[in-house]
Amino acid sequence: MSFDTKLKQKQKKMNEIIGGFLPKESSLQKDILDSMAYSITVGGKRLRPILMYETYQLFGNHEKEIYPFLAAIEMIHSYSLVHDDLPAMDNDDYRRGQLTTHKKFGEALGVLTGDALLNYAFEIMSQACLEMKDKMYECVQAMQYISHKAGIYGMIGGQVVDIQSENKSIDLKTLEFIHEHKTAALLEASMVGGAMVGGACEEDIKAIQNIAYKIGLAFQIQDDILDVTSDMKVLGKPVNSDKKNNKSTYVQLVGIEASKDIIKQLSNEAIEALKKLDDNAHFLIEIVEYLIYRKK
Ligand code: GRG
Repeated sequence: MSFDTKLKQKQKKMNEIIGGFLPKESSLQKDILDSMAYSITVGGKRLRPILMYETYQLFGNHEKEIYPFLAAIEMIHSYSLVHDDLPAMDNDDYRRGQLTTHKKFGEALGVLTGDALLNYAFEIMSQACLEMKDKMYECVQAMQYISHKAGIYGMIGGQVVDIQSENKSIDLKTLEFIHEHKTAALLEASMVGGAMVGGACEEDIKAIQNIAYKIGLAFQIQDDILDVTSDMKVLGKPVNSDKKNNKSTYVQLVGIEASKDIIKQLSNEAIEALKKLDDNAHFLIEIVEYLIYRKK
């Protein structure tokens, strides 16, 4: 079976699982339920739940126990996109080729939808912890790690520095901080969370964290490259519209060729470490290659 077919199958599976965890039926709160469902179901590659699922598979063998965490990580990712698109942040009208949540449902509901998705993610995970009594420690450990990486020591921390760096020239160290926290942290949360719920030992958790960090950083550098190359395709010249010309990127600081070299080095290291960790990580390795060399 080709990688594309396998990926489509996994995405379909993730969509079914995530859909099953969305809140349902409340006539009085119909709009927020609709906007939560809209924000999650309109597009999206489902990379974080797929990475979490595949990492879980290296250690665990009761796959249903990871399902609530798959839904939760995608809800956290979706909340971050909904809030990132708000007028107070990036002020975007479109995401994934569709109207952004606040453009479709209004700004107040946009704020509340992000809040609701984040809150609901923790409701789902904590409920799972209560239900999985024989694995309560592992589930709480995963939930704690995910909160840490989504919060001020992770994604929110990166977003704050990103916003404060707008329209300023920043050095590579600051840009790395932004990439590591804004983007890599949630990929680390996905893979490490999967390993924890799967029951991985401390040494393997450390190895997964290191792998996820490299994948996360390479993923964001590729995003910076795509930002420039897609603009070049559309406009015939390298303007950086998605980053709104006011945000620094790897491409600006080190150039496109050096950025590509860094991606290659990070991904090779991640793949070698995955091979060392497990002989059966084939699909995970294919995903790493796909993420890093993706075109959108
Ligand atoms: C608002 C707390 C808060 C954080 C926002 C995620 C984020 C931080 C900003 C979005 C802008 C951006 C370019 C972030 C870098 C990470 C990234 C490339 C996100 C997009 O992830 P994909 O490609 O998205 O997995 P899909 O649409 O496939 O789900």
